[in-house]
Amino acid sequence: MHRISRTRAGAAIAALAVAGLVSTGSDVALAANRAPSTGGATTLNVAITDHGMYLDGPTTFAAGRVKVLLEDARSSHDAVLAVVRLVPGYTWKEYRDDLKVAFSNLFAPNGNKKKGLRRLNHAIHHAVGYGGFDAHAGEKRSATLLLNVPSASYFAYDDSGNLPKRPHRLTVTAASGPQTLPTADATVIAKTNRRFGGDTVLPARGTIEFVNHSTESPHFLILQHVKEGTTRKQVRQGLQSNSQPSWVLPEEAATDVVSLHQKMVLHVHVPAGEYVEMCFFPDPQEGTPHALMGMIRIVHLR
Ligand SMILES: [Cu+2]
Repeated sequence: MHRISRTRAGAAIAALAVAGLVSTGSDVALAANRAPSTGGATTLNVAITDHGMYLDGPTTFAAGRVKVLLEDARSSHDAVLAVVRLVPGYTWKEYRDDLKVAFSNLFAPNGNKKKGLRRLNHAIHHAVGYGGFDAHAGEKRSATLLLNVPSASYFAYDDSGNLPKRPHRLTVTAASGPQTLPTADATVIAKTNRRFGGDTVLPARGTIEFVNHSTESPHFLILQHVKEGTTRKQVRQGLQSNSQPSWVLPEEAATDVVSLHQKMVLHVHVPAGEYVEMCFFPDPQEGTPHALMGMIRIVHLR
């Protein structure tokens, strides 16, 4: 939902800007598409270019698994795709506006924190994040989402900027086919105490399920490659400083925002080594990106 959108993005941006880990891109244009569902697993091909986000595949399909392939066709900037479902009566414009007001008040100097939190929570209560993922410039990546509630108010959108953009409306009809995710090689759990749990050894090439078991907040997962031996303490300190930490390596894989009780499967293909799991979603109570509240965990990809 928000990586809230920016939540990831937003959040990420704020905090990441700090760490110098992330870049953002931009532009606007849309394309719409409609095709019949095949009845099997739905596949969506998404491309993000300098000119827009293009979605190739059905925009009306049965509830169940949705495999998404994302191509970042730009020469720079990571592309981030997000999928969200808005509750009845809540519009894309309201969603975007809530996030805009929330982020500008939570992360800009002299913001009104109370107002920012009110709008953040309004978005959280009216939008369900089904996840999403990123791809580096010139790269293709994939993930499997589980869109299991029939609704005509799903949106796939470009979440690589400061606010949600380039929305494509998706309509999900009555369930057909598997209503579960494919079994993954490993699992990462977001917990209620703003901590990560699950496997500490994950595949460098394979599938990772990210599930939000928390009862109070959406979360997302960034797996950032770091130098072997980097400690959780070093990461915490690095996030507080304004300079690029010496332990950061270029590779990463990330999901977009996953709301309570939701999960997704990320397909990864990255170098083996030490990684740090981080979430930068702004806490619904405090407004602080979770990583700055300690949502940091060291794991290894093999
Ligand atoms: Cu979080």
